[in-house]
Amino acid sequence: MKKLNVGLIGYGFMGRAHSNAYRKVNNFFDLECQPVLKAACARSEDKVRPFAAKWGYESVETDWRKLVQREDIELIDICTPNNTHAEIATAAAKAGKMILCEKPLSMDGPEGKRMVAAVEKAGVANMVWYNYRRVPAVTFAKQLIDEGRLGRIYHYRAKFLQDWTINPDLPQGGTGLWRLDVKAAGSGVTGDLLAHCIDTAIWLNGGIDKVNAMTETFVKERKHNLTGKVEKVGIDDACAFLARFGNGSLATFESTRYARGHKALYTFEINGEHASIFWDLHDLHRLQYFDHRDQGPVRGWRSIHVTDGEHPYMGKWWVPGLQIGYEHSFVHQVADFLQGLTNGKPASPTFRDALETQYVCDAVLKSAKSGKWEKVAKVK
Ligand code: SOE
Repeated sequence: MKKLNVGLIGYGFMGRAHSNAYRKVNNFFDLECQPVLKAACARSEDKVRPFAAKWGYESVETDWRKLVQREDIELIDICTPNNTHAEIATAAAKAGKMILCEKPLSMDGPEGKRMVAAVEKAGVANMVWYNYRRVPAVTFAKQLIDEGRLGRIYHYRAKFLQDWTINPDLPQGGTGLWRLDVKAAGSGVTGDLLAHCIDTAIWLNGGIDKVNAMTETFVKERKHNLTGKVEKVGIDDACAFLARFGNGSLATFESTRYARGHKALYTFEINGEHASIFWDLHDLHRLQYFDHRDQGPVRGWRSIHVTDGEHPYMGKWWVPGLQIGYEHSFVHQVADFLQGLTNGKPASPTFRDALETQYVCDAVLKSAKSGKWEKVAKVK
């Protein structure tokens, strides 16, 4: 079994999700390669030591530059705030390391383009953690669409609703709250949540040509954790946009952190000529499917429990009927990445694939400012 030495940067929510995936992947998937948790890295030694001990990392670093230069590290996993992705990824590529980068790829399209150039020039394997593609029900949706079961696609409808920033006393910035700080995050719900919806949408339904968006920042000022001062809020708290896909279908996308009662309600519905599908993250192991070709009297929405051995990834887990959850989407992504190293077919989304999402986000934010339809730049 070939060993692959991982150096992970960041110890937050994603640091845990990725570490868990590296630890589990070889227990469930038959692969020729095994990740080794070589080093965890974060600025604060007090934070990174207990993290490393808990997840079984062999060593710690407090300077990512040192980690990137270490000869025993083969893969750098970036789980830090968005404004650090480009610098770390570029240095890691120059040092010849493989790179797995947390989503979104970058602060904006031009930065993402430079990151793509860096990894491609270095010829290093790369991937962005858009994990929802690998929820089995979502992968199954992709299979149904690719088999042509839906026929021509007319509509795509996606939402990602949360409510955790409604309290105006919630500060912005620093550990855990950098997503509210535009300097660290680049944008609000557009880059954090809609990026997921856009990635899935492009994967399922092809490229997006143009968008017309509106955004709102409901709480205009918040105390900044790093400066202690009340500062202007620069992120979008909510964003809704219309889109036209290259295949002619019409779409609506909506995301907010102000939908009281919703914690992570990511849903999408696709309506085709023959059939429709609907998926909901709160019920992630089910795919709702309606096929007009069913016999009239029994025609109706089927709620498919995506837990059968024939369903994507499910043969690797328990027995039919027993569910898996959120964390498994990360295990699947690592499995596919490792498989891609072995068979020479890079797992998606690569940095180049993820740049397309970045360009849609740029067009959305541009349109929210201009009030006009904006074209989405093409990845060349
Ligand atoms: C934000 O709350 C967040 O954690 C995102 O950053 C993740 O990407 C999303 O999957 C869940 O919500």
